[in-house]
Amino acid sequence: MPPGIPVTAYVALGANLGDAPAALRQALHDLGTLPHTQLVRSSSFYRSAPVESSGPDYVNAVAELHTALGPYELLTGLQGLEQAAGRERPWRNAPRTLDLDILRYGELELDDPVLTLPHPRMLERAFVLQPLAEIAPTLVSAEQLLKVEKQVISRMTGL
Ligand code: PH2
Ligand code: MG
Ligand code: MG
Repeated sequence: MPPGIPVTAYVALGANLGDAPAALRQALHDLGTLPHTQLVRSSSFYRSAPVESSGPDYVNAVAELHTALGPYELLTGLQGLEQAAGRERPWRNAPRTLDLDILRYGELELDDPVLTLPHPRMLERAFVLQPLAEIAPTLVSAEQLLKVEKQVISRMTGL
């Protein structure tokens, strides 16, 4: 498909296997190499215990992209980056080397078996809302942040 009109999209990054900060740094670089896509900004890295998952602590971040890819093309691009990072899917919410989830694609609302937008669980998770609020404060309300305030997450420094 030819590229469309550029849209601002937000992508959540997460990893809890291997060198997670290195995987996120690599992924941030790689996002900007997707066709018709620029990395605009990215949040700090945040550490948290697995939520409905297992294994080591997760490292999470959020990136803002400008992309002329369509939403399904962007999803395919993200899955390619997960594969390149050695992602395996032995069971739901298994520990992972890299997870890239589309949080928002412009104002688009979608609900089908392949893609649901905005991301259906983003409002429940401090590890998504806090980094998103850091780079896009108008997209997250104080009320939404309050609802996840009991979830322990720490901004990583000295990386
Ligand atoms: N991702 C999940 C399930 N649980 N927990 C944390 N802390 N961070 C994640 O990115 C995460 C999770 C499914 O994608
Ligand atoms: Mg996820
Ligand atoms: Mg995912």
